[in-house]
Amino acid sequence: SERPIARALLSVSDKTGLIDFARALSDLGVALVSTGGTAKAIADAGLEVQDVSDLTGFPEMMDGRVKTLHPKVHGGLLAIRGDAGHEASMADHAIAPIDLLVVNLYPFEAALARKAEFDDMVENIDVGGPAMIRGASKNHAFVTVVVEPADYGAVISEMEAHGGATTAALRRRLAAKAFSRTAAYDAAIGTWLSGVAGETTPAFRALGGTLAQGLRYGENPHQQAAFYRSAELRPGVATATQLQGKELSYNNINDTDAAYELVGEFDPKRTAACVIVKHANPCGVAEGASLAEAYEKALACDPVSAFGGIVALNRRLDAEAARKIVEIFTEVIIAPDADEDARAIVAAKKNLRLLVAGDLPDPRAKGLSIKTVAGGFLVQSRDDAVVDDRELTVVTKRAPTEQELADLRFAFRVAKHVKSNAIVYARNGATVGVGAGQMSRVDSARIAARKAGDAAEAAGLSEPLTRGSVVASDAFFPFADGLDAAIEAGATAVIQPGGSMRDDEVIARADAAGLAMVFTGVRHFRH
Ligand code: 93A
Repeated sequence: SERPIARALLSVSDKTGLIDFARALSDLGVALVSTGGTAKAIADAGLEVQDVSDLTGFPEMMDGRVKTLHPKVHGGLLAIRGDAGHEASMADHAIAPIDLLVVNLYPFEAALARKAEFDDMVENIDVGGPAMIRGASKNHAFVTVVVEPADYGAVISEMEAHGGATTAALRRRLAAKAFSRTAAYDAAIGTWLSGVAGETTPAFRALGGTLAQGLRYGENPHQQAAFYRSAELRPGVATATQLQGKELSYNNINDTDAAYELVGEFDPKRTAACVIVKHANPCGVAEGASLAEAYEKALACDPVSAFGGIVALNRRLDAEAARKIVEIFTEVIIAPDADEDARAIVAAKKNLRLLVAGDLPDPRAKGLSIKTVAGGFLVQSRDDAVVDDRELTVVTKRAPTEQELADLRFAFRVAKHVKSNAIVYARNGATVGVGAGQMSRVDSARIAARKAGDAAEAAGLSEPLTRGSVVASDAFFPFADGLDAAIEAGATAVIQPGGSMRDDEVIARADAAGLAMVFTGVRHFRH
């Protein structure tokens, strides 16, 4: 019941496979129309082809800038077959349907890759090609669109199997591909014109989005970088407004994101909260009656690392907190908003960047997380699990006290945002030791405890803050040794996903030491 393809328009810069394809179409009885260079190639192969200027009644002009931009072409691609009005327009203006469009665009990306001169780049911006591709794709109910030689075979196979027609499924798949192609093409042009380094273009093309800012360099000075805003418009660093301070760097943006995503775990109606991040890991997180108190508690966790850190707050920045924060060197402050007094205090530090994001991130929001690997990229849904939504299972003889339970929930929410292996000690709504990014969990437990010892010493306390603390682990303890390290540090309660082959051993060890332990059933790896 599908209509056989009667007429095709071919206009290709990359002529790979063109002749074989054109011959196969010709053998299937398809009439061929084509632009200058493509028509010549087809004619040279001894096939019959109509020149597009013959069809339009206009010569190709302005160095080829105008060749297919004509109603005889676009009407033929866009007309709804069987629609009385459209059919009448076709008859009135002698427009014949075009059933198959074969286009590949001026090689803009290749010109970019060979660092062509500006004028050369401009001439490589295809206008008529994308216009035809979009028209044909919009009308894919009737028109087959092919944008790369790799798809020539599929079209011929279907035509041979279906009496010269293609299936609706193939047309739809090809149309989807065609829109992706024109989107990527325009994105490459936009990125180039904005002056952003070309090396970031392929990644951008792969992921989509709009350019927020070209960056001076990447993670290191020899790397090129740019910052894009994705279609996912969530409150966060990409959509925040920078009120003052130096231009953000690649690392600033990455760290600010880590800080703000974590502080979003704390409901501002319940508590004020503060996160301090260094190298994408929190070095202090705390809740408090006020932002100033939360900041002081967070800072106390690891004041050495906090120097030059990123500070994220879950409520509108006030003067009291601003005064405390500007006492030490800080790279960035991010909060949902900042009141006038706070803005004035921060303004005294010219370089300090102040970002207001409008809203807090929602930890339960759906979203994508993307990571590149050699030759590809990994996509996963965002880690939107929140322990408050989960039933906690007490697995030890002793259940946690109310204070322990509050701290356990707090610590596990922090652990979700710490690079694995993550161990977080917490007490009274504040982290007291964070162990991040180690290859073994027991090392993370030891490092976190040692850091708590250092902090206590620096504060002139007689014992490490881990004494009487709780501990969270982002994944289960594969052996009891990680737990032993926590017991040694003085933790009294543990929160972890559970699910190890040796859970029994780990639970027995906790019971023997009088610890309370809860399982969350959810793991928070983050790498
Ligand atoms: O300069 S254009 O934007 N103006 C047009 O009207 C037009 N129509 C097709 N470029 C246009 N094309 C492009 O010409 C096609 O997308 C294709 O890449 C190329 C094929 O030219 P030729 O057949 O002369 O080699």
